[in-house]
Amino acid sequence: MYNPRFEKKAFKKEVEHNVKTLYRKTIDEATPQQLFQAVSYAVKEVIIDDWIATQDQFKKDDPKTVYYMSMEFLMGRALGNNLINMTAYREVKEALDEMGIDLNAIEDQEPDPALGNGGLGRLAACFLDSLATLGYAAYGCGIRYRYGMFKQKIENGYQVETPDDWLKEGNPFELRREEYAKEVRFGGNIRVEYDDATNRTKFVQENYESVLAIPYDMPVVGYGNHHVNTLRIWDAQAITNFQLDSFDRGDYHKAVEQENLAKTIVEVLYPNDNHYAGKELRLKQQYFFVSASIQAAISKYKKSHDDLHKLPEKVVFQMNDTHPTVAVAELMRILLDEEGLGWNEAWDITTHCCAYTNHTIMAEALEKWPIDLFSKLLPRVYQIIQEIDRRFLIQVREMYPGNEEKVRKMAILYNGQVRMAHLAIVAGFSVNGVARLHTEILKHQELKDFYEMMPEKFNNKTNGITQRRFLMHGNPLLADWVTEKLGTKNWITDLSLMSGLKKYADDPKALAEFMDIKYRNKERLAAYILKHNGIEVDPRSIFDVQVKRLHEYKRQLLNILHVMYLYNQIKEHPEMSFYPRTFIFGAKASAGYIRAKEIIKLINSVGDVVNNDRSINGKLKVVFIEDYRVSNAEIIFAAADVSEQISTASKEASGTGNMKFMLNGAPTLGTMDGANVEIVEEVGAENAFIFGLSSEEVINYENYGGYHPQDIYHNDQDIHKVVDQLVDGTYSNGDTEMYRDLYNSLLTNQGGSRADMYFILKDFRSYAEAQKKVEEAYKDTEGWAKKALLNTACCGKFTSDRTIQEYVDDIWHLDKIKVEVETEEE
Ligand code: NBG
Repeated sequence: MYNPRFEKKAFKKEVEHNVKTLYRKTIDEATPQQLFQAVSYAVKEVIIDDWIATQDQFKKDDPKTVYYMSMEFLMGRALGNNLINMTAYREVKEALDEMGIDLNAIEDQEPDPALGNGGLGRLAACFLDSLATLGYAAYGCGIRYRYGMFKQKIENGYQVETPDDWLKEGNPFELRREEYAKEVRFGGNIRVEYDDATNRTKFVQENYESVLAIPYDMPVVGYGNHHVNTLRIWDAQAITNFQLDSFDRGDYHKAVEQENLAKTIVEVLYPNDNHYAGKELRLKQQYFFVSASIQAAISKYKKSHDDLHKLPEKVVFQMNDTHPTVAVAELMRILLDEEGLGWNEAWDITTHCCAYTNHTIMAEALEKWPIDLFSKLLPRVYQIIQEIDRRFLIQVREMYPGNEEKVRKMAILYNGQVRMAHLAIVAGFSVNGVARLHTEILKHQELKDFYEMMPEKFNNKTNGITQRRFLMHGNPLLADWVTEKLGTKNWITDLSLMSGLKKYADDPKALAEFMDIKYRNKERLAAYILKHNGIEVDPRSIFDVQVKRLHEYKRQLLNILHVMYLYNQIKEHPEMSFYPRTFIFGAKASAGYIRAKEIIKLINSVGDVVNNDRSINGKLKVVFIEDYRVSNAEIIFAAADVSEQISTASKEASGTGNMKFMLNGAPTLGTMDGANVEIVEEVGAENAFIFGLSSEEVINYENYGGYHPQDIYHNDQDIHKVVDQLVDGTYSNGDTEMYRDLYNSLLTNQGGSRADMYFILKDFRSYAEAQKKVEEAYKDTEGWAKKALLNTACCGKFTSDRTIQEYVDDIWHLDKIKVEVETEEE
C-alpha cells in the first residue's frame, strides 16, 4: 500500500474526526458536501507529508525548476485524481463503502475548478500531472479566479451563462500562504534619478496603484512516487496600510480605488478561447500574476544562491502562449532596477530563462496591445520593451540591410501596438508549436521571418494528455482490462506499453470484451443523458461525438448541417438502410461570440425536430450536453464510438480531445489538421476516417482566392436544400430570420471576411462520404472492434509524459528528483 495512513481503520477514523471537528456532526448527520470536505481533508493530511518531503528533497538536491506560466489551469476535480495518483483509490473507496458512503457521489460534490477555457488550460493541467509523475521540480503559476469558466445552461435551445462560484464551499486542497505575498504596481509615472554613489541611473515608479498578490498553493500529486509539486495561483488584496495612510491624508478615493482594483483583478476568467479581446483588465491580470510569480521565483532563488548570473542554471520560465509574455520585460525590470545589473547581463540572463509556446495561428487570437493603454498601465515595463525593440531592430537591419519591409514585419512595437508574440520570440531561447503540422506552418507561414532569422529557436512539441485522468479515472473498466491484458500496470506511467494490445486485434474474444466495455460506458453516458436532457438514446446506436469549444473553425456547423442532410435522406428514402446514430455535442461559446451561440441554438433546434419525429423510428438522435467540462468529459470520452475532429485544415494547432478519444478506443473522423496527422500516422489510415481539404489547399485558397461557395450551393442539390433549410423555417417554427446570419456566412462575403471562410460547403461532400464509410465500417462488428482496439493500442505517443520528457530534454533540462519518504511499508 502507498501509505499506511490510507489503511482502512485509520482513514475511517480520520474522516469521522473531520466531520466532528469541522461540523460538529456524526457521519450519519453530515451532508454529502460535508462528507466531501471531510474526506478531502483526510486525503490532504496524507498529501501534506509528501509535499513537505518533496520540498525537503528540493532543498537537498537544488534541482533546476520550471515555472509554467499560464493564465489558465483547467484542473478538473482533485479528490479522485489525487487518490488515483496516491494509489489509494481502491482502499479509500472500500473504507468509505464500509461507512455507507459512496465515493463517486462524494466526488460529484466537488466543483470542477474550471480556471481555463479549453485545450490550452487543460494541457497545462496535464503537464503538471506529468511533471510530478516524472519527478521534476515544477510550479504552475496562475490566477486564483474568484469565478472560473461560466456554467452553461441551455434554455429554450439557447446558451445562458451563470457564474461559477467554485469557492463557495471552500477549497479543501488549497493553502493560503500569506507570508509569500508580493506587491504588484500599476500605472503612475517613472522618475529618472542619477545616483552619484553608485554612478547609476535609477528608475523610480511614482503615483502608482498597487495590489498585494497572495499565493494559494494546491498540491499536484505525482503517480505513486511521493512527489508533490505546487500549483501556485494568486489572489489579490488591497494593501491595507497604504489604505489607512491615504485615508488619513484624505486620499479616500485612492484607497477605494486600490480596494476595487484588488477585487476586480482576479474576479473572473475571460471566457475566450482562441480569441483576443484587448481588454485593459486582462492586461492587468497578466501583469499581476506574472510579476508576482517572477518576484517569488527570484526571491526563492536568492535564498540559496548569490549569483543571479547563474539563474538560468536553476530556473526556466515557460510561457504558455503570449498571455504571460510580459514576463520577459518584468524579469528585465527586476534584474535592472531592483538587482542593479547592467542591460547586457540582464538580457543574457533573461534570454536564457524564458521560453515560449505558441498555441494558435488564428489571427483573431494574436495579442497586440495598444501602446497607449500598455504604456499607461505598465510605464517602466514599456520603457524596457522599447529598448528591447530598439536593439532588436538594429540586428534586423544588420542582417537585412535596406529591407525596411522586414523591419516593419518583425518589429515588436509597430503601428501603435505591442506585438506580444514578437516580444516572446525575440526574448525567448525556444519557440515551440504544439503539433508537427502546426510547427511547420509557424516556420513557413506565420513566423517565417523569425524562423529565417533565428531557426535554432524553433522546435516542435506535440501535445499529450494524461492517461491517469482520462483512462484510469474516466474509464476504470477499460483501465482494468488493459492491465489484465498487458499483465502489468506499468502503462500507467509508460503509455508506450499500450502497443502490447495490438496482438489482440485479431482475437475475437478480446475484441468482444473490448466492445462490451464500450457498451457499458455507452449505457453510463445514456443514463447521464436521460437524467440531464430527458432524451432517451440507444446505446446500440453509433455514438458520434464532437465535444470542444464552440468555434467556427472547429466546424460544429458542418457536423449539424450533415445531420440535417441525413435527416432529409431518411425522410426522402424511408426504405433505405440506415444504421441508427446518436450525434452528441458539447460546447461552450464565449459569452460575446454571437455566431457561435447561433450554432448552439441550431444544434438544439435540429435536435428538437429530429428527436421528436416518430416517423424516423429513432434512427437519428441529436443531443447537446449542457455545461461540457472536465468531469463530464471523462464519461463522454469513455463512451464515444466516433471522434469528430473536423476543423478546417491548418486552423487547429493540435487538439487534445482527439487524443482522449483515441485512448478510449474511438476512431477519428477528421481532417488532416493539428495532431490528427500524427494520430493517423500512429494508428494507420485504415483505422481513421479522413476527409477534406489539406492545409496547403486551404492556405492556397486563402492567399490566392478561387473558392466560390455559391457554385457548390447552386450545383449540389442536397447541399442547396440543407442550406435553404436554415432560412425556410424548418428548424425555427417558421421563423425565417433566426438562422439568416449563418446562411449568409456561408454564401456571401461579409465586411472583411469571405463567404464560407472555413470551407464548410467545400468539404461537405467529402465529409458526408467519410460519414458513409463510418456507417459501413460500423456494421461490420468485428472489423469495427478491431479499429477501436487499435486506436487504444496505438495511442502511446500521445501521453503528456512523452511531451514533458521532450520539453525536459530539449528545452528545460531539469534534474530528476527522487523523493525519499519513510513509510512503515514492508
Ligand atoms: C489551443 C489550440 C488547440 C491546442 C491547445 C493546446 C489556444 C490559443 N490554443 O488546438 O486551439 O490543442 O491550444 O495546445 O487556446
